Amino acid sequence: LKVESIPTKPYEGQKTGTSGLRKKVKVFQQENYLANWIQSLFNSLPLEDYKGGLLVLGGDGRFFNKEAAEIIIKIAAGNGVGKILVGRDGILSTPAVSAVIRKRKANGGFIMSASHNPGGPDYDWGIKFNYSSGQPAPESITDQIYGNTLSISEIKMADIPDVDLSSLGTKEYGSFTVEVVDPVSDYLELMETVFDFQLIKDLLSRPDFRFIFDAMHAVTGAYAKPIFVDQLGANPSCIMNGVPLEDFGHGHPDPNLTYAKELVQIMYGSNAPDLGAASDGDGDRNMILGKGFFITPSDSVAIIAANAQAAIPYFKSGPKGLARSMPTSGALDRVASRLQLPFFEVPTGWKFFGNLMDDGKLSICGEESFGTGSDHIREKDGIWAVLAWLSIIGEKNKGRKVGEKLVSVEDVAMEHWSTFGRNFFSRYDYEECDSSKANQMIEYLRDLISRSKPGDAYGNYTLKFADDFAYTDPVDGSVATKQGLRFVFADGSRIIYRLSGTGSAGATIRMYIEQFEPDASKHKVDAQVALKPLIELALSISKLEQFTGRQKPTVIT
Ligand code: VG1
Ligand code: CO
Repeated sequence: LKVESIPTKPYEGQKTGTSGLRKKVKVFQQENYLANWIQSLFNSLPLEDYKGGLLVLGGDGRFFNKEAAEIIIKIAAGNGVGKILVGRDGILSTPAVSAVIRKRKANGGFIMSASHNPGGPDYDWGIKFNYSSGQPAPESITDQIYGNTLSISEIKMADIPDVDLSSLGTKEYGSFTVEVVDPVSDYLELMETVFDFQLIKDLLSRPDFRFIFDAMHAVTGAYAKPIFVDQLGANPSCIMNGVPLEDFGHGHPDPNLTYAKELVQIMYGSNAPDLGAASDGDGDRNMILGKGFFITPSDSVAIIAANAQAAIPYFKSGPKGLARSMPTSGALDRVASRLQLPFFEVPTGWKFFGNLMDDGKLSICGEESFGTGSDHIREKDGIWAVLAWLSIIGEKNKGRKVGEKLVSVEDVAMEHWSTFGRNFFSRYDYEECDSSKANQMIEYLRDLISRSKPGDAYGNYTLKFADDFAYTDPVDGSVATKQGLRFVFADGSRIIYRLSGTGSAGATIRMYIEQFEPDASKHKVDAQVALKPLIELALSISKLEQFTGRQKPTVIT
């Protein structure tokens, strides 16, 4: 294998955010921009983590993935990697990469995706590295990569032709091998071990149950038909936008009430199906809807956790522990306390769950940002969440005759709330704010927090405490600071502010609002109505409009 040494110069700003390096495609198209980051990664990993080793490569099919895959393959070969497994056409969802790494005992893998950010020549691209148990690289590694991007001077690239990724099979180049694999089979095999497929099949074949899945022209398009239709017998017409496209059909592949408009219209229309679901660009997020009924992601993880043992064979001995990201509502905390399970609150982003799972402390976890998952892999998993909901609905309706009223998605939520109480939750996003103004607001709030004390009055609320969330990993002792500003009140209500770490332009302010309601007679109230006083308080505490000039959020979830 001939390896060329290519001289290069550092680029500023190659620091990874909440989930990998995300920039506009045009930024990545600059000479050696991607190559620099990939080489810096190899410069940061211990030799034994890749020399002669096995890596996985895949992505969500967005624009620039094909070019990027060839660059990554050549640099991997140039640095002495033994073999790369690539999804056909460069396709592998984020959860599938995690599953393949684990199943094939790979040293790690690359995910080419900017997740829910739009794709195409004028939009976003991204890259992320996952480690040998399938989890996103920890900050200790991503910080080193960033350090190395600032001083890089040489890229090692193997002199091999572009690899044809469109057909399955193995190609050898001296000591280096590329194997193109089916993107679905390893992942599907894993799903079959987690779920009772017969239970789901029985539900999907009922004449009185209808299901619809929106792949948003993103990566789960490649998984939906083989899993829902071919394996589980769903009607082929239940899949919307099922063909992955490089620009997601000009869409914003983010499964929420704003961006999954088409699905939302169907689910809130007359003649709505019984269960609707969607997934994002790289297949790790999910949204679950009933007939005219939205399940918040915070409730979704709590409901899955409460029903897992009964409905999902993988959890037949009960979950080991539960966890959520800090801004996610406390609905899951209530399930953990009732089931007497260990419970963890971690910073935003999936990388903090992996250690707890590896250590056997955690089974089911989630984030308010439409992320739900378990220790079957080390990423959140959109299709898994949909299968979990189908299992729960299937289990609740087992043995019901056609013509009897079925237990609906809404019934499951209402029953959950009547048992545990309801945590009303909403998130306001202010996208593409001026960065310096957003930072000024955060500084203002930090200062306010430093002067605040328990018992302070904020409108009708009494402060329990306010802080800047910090997390000490109970497994390896690593510390993450400045993970979000919290105002927690005596009645358990919370207001949280953070800046997004996944955007590619300006700053996105996220404001999270939560309030607990034990009284079942109030559980049907719309969240925006129930939370109105607290939302107004959050806007006034932060002087958000004054700092940013924004009167309205760009997205409400
Ligand atoms: C957002 C979400 C976070 C999620 C992350 C990656 O991060 O808030 O919960 O883990 O995206 O999800 P931020 O820093 O923008 O708030 V994905 O589907 O984009 O990999
Ligand atoms: Co995603």
